Amino acid sequence: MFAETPHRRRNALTGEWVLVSPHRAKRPWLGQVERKTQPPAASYDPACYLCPGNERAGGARNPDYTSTFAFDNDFAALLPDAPAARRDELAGIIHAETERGVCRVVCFSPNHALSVPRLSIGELEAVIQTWITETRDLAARYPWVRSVQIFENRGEMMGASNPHPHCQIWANATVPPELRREIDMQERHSLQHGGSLLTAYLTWELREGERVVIENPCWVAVVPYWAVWPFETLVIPRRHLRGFGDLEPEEIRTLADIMKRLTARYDNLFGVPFPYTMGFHQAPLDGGEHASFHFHAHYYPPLLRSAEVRKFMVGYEMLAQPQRDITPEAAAERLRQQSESV
Ligand code: H2U
Ligand code: ZN
Repeated sequence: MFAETPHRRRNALTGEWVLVSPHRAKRPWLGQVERKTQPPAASYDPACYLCPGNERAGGARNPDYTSTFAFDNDFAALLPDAPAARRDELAGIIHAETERGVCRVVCFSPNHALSVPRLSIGELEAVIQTWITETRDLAARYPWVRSVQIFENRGEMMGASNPHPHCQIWANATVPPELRREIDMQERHSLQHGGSLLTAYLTWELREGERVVIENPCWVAVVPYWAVWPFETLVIPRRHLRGFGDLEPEEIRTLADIMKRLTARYDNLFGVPFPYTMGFHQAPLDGGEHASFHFHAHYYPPLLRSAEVRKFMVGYEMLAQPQRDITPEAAAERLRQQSESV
């Protein structure tokens, strides 16, 4: 029934709905675009503001770093010293509050030409270790920090300003709405049913099997039942971790493994460096226990049918709700067919 009939699926983490129209995806797959050969990028670009030794906007100079390198964003969207103020007028119709925060940039490697699928497991472990340290240090240095949002924009299509492998970290004084929705949904589930929402969901996905893309001893990547983006994935730890602070060495190594293998499959899907926004959701660092919160990563890639054909979130989706044709099950199957070599 659900394989052929238009239906909607509810996102268990946010409560939002997605319309699925499987009958429209019945036409045969036209894909198999030939692999675009990429000009080999140089490992050092004198014009890159992230390469070792180069000058950044504002005059700071990068050190000759050899592993990862983190620095305060020179164009930070949030500032740690924003004075407290609020505006509340017209019976709450007009409402604003100042927001304190810190923005960081993390270079994954000194090598300008690399990207996640081409970094070694050891190099990716260093990246994850930097995320752990950054999370801990931001919370320690700024006691008002409640949310540490780590995200990577890959590719021009997703707004990345530079191909040098890097991510951003925004740490806020308030918990952002997307994270808030996930906290509330997970808390509600734990109160009503006991246990962790994502543990229950993961057990179900492993039994069903059809949306699982890859797994290893500590992590599983699935195209979530409620995926909005065509090849969206959710990377879930088997153990109930709340954030970067809970990762054991084996979980760091295997997170590196699943990130590398998943992004290699993405790159092989249309034969191009696959654009995406990815990021981690971890429990707020507000001193609360957050026992129901289950750490995870989201990958949101925009491509639909080829390197050029992307999904647009327009029309009905802007005004009503997101919609998809290719089912999450079919997307997972296509990702399972890909090679992991890059
Ligand atoms: P994105 O590629 O995801 O935009 O991340 C790059 C960040 O680097 C971006 O937020 C910052 C931009 O503000 N940046 C610096 O901090 N210094 C620079 O010299 C240029 C860009
Ligand atoms: Zn560079």
